[in-house]
Amino acid sequence: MKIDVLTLFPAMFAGPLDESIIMRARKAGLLELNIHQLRDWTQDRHKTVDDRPFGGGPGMLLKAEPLFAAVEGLRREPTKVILLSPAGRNFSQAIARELAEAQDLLLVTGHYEGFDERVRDALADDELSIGDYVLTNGALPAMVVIDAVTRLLPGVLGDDASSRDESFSHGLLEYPQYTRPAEFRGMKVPDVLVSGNHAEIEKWRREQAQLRTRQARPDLLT
Ligand code: 4FV
Repeated sequence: MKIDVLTLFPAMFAGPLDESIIMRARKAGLLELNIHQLRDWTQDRHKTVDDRPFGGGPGMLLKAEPLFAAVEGLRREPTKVILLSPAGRNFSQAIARELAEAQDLLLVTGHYEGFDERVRDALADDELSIGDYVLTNGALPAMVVIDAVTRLLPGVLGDDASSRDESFSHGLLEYPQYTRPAEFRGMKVPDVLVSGNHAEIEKWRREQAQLRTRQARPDLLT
């Protein structure tokens, strides 16, 4: 998969995407990641990317021209252009799985008060929000999407099975898990998990996933 990111803060991407699973995916050629400075698509010597909103109001908006020039410069036939903004559909594991099927994503990150509406109307194929809160810019949301999608790419996780049986994969939270020691400070691992009876273990895990979801995220059950 190829992911291009348009941002005013390329340096924010250094670090989180240069480690562990994501870096291994990049080195293995499973993910090609390109971070682009939006100002490189400005024409004026001040590299202007923002301006005041028509009709007044606080703050500044990202101008249409640099964004159209950048997206039209980077977009290929299969490219899916995705805006990151609080007005987007709520990003989820289901959407991550959907995007992991794509070949080519172009993530357009926001800043200031947001985008000129014509960017949304005429440029974006999709719009995603990582949650109902307001961030200083769209760089972290873009990294969240890149991380969640990359780990679902075939061959990225050691054994793809691990992404099949995790939280949200069946619309449920994950069942409790334990590793050695079997007893720690008087806290014992449930007997069923050390019983070797796999049918009983599966049954217990299903019940626990249901129970935990009913307690912590009943909204997932509706
Ligand atoms: C955001 C979110 C987000 C809004 C103002 C950037 C900021 C500034 N993006 N999910 N929540 N964006 O808060 O995606 O433009």
